[in-house]
Amino acid sequence: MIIVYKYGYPAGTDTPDISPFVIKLETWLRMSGIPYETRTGTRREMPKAKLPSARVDGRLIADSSFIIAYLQKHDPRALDDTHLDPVQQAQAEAIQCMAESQLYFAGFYFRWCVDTNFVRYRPLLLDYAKRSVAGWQRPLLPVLGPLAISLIRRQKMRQVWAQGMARHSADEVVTIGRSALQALTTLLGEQAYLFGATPSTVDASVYGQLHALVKHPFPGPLQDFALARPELLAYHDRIKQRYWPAAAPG
Ligand SMILES: N[C@@H](CCC(=O)N[C@@H](CS)C(=O)NCC(=O)O)C(=O)O
Repeated sequence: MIIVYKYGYPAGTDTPDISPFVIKLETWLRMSGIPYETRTGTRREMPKAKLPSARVDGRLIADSSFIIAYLQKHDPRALDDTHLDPVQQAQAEAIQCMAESQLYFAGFYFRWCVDTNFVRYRPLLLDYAKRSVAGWQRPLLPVLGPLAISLIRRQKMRQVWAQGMARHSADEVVTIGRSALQALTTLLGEQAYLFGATPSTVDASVYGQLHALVKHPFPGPLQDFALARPELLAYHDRIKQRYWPAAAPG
């Protein structure tokens, strides 16, 4: 059985994880019809200190795309995108890069760098800390948890500065995120999925980013822009209804 290590999300909410990449991986597994179990992951125990990671065939693999690539090679049930021709496969790669770099870091900026949003993020991070911290550290959580989260925030702000997104003004970040969302809307057109009637891996990737943008509690002009695009919302809801039916969070 495949084990996906993830952050999770407070119980009773309509989203499976705080990380768009975890949502991507789980959605792709559901698209493939590959059963899996989930565990709350501890980042420092993971090969790249990031989530998701997954245990497959006894190996711990890091990174949603490498996990997917491994399964595409070794599991006959995997959604392998062979229904896409070589040009479509190249286009899918370009769309995924746009979603996972431009759109992800625009969302990252709003979640970590905007004070009014970070106030909403803090309880979600504390919830993850409660589920992931064990042993002697657990009783210290009420005191050390908030302190650790402030330190992590500073690290994240340095990270997004080094990446480049945080060097832009908030308005410029919105412009970058909107361009990506507009491109996705145009590429989607009237289709059910990005390449027609059948989902491909890139739909799982875009769903992860889009879901985080429209469902996570970080209001702002980028979320407003996505919420005002009926085609994009219908696409989101189509994937949600098909792969995350009402009984499952997400
Ligand atoms: N390329 C990776 C990205 C995963 C990723 O960036 N995960 C973030 C959460 S959205 C993470 O765990 N960050 C922890 C850190 O940077 O310390 C993938 O596709 O899995």
